[in-house]
Formats: sequence, structure tokens, C-alpha cells
Amino acid sequence: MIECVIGLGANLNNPQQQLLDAAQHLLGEANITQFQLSSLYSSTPMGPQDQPDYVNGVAIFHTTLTPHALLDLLQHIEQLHGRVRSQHWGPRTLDLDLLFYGNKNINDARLTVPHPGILEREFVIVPLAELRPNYILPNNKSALSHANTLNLRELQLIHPGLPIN
Ligand code: A4P
Ligand code: MG
Repeated sequence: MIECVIGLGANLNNPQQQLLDAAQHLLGEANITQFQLSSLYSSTPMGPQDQPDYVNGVAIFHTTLTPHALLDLLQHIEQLHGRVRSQHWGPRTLDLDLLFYGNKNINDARLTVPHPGILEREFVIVPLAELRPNYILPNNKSALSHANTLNLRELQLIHPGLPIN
């Protein structure tokens, strides 16, 4: 069993519900246990500004899936939710990023883990710090101490977490 952290994001078609549906899907997977979902937060878009605000959250779970099998599952769930890949960093109904896979470093054509950009993204660090304040980040700081250094911009809590086990 490997402990994984994923980031969930959406900014189209009832984004909050997209994230809750994706969480329910993951929770129902036979190869996933001890699933926890953070609170959901709204934030202004990073990157192109001519798109709706995002809803973001983080989930932590244990899995027996390999990193690539987990990516396949995440992409399958994105497809089920009608994701159409168009503009880079553009609007999306559901984006599931593999942030951490245990403490493994992966760099290949399909996967970069830890996901690059985690440290700059308050919409990842704040929900992670909520679930696991002591989670050690690639900069060797805890999620909570790093969260305290970030500009929280427009981050707003909009839905409480689901401590589902
Ligand atoms: N890929 C490589 N590593 C990973 C990984 N660790 N997890 C590859 C998931 N996928 C990974 O992804 C493109 C390819 O990345 C995949 O085929 C996979 O093999 P994508 O999801 O189709 O592309 P994308 O999401 O448009 O690009 P990218 O770089 O993943 O964008 P991000 O980093 O997801 O950012 N603002 C706010 N406030 N909140 C957001 O959530 N998100 C984005 C998108 C922009 N602005 C945002 C937010
Ligand atoms: Mg992505």
C-alpha cells in the first residue's frame, strides 16, 4: 500500500459537484482505501484570467495501484466528467493531478511526480495542510509552515471536508 496525494480542480459545470463526484468515484475503487478529502476552496485562476474561478481540493488515500495505473484511473475519471483538453491552463470540468506517490520521484513521458508547481499553489498547499499539517514537502518544510508563507490571494473555503474511511 502506497500513500498518495492528488489535487482536484474544476472551473466549469458546477465545479464543486464535479469534485465531490470524483471523490465518490475514487472512494468506490477496490484498490483505494483510507480515502480522505479536504475541504473545497474557491480561488481565482492561476494563468489565463479570462476563465471562471476554480474550486480545488486535495485527497489522500492508500492504493495498491502503480503510478501509471493510478494516472490511467485519474484520466478515466476526468473523461467520465466530460473533460475536453483544449487550452493549456484553460478552463476544465475536472482536473486530477497526482501530486505525491509515496516518496517516489518519477520523471517520464507521462508522469512528473512530485507534480511540479505544488509549492507555489496555495490551492494545493492549504487543503493539504488542513488534512496533514506535518506532511513534508519537497522543500523539506511541513505543509503548515509552508502554507503560512504563501499569499492566500482569494482562497475561500466553500465546502467542508469529507473524512471518509
Ligand atoms: N502529467 C505529468 N505529470 C502528471 C501528474 N503528476 N499528474 C501529464 C497528472 N498528470 C501528469 O495534463 C497533461 C499531461 O500531464 C497528462 O497527459 C499527463 O500525462 P492535463 O491535465 O491534460 O493538462 P493541463 O491540466 O492543462 O496542464 P497542467 O500542466 O497539468 O496544468 P495544471 O498544472 O493542472 O494547471 N488555477 C486555479 N486557481 N486552480 C487550478 O486548479 N489549474 C490549472 C491547470 C491552471 N490554473 C489553475 C488551476
Ligand atoms: Mg492536470
